[in-house]
Amino acid sequence: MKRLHPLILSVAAVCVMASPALAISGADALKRLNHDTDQTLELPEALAAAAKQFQALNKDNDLTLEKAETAGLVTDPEWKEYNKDHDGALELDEWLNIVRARPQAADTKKDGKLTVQELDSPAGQALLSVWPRIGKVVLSWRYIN
Ligand SMILES: [Ca+2]
Ligand SMILES: [Ca+2]
Ligand SMILES: [Ca+2]
Ligand SMILES: [Ca+2]
Repeated sequence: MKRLHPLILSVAAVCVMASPALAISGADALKRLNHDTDQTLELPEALAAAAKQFQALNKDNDLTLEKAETAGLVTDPEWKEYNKDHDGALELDEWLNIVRARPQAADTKKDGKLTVQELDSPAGQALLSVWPRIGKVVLSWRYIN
């Protein structure tokens, strides 16, 4: 039976590699992030989730996200563009500006709402990639007043 092990391992490796970009499906994202009765994600819902995510990512409990804390979530061009004070960290407003820009790119109909289809598009997936641990974290997120 030992012979099976390399095969199982290689199948597992292929599975991991075969799901690179998809952060989360649009339908799942709506289930978890949509807090009102419509079937679309609006900016306040995205920002509320992002503000909570800021706290979850900020492991050292200071007031900023350092590069290590945003690894894989924020691209280098985004760091350059949105880190307005050119320090080594993202303040909350800088972080939210990144999240604010992504829905605009994904909102192809420019109606201020993101549908399942828009969330499944490449730009939608870029927005959702902010929340790689969405299943564990977002379920308990609430609106911030
Ligand atoms: Ca909504
Ligand atoms: Ca920090
Ligand atoms: Ca900064
Ligand atoms: Ca739209």
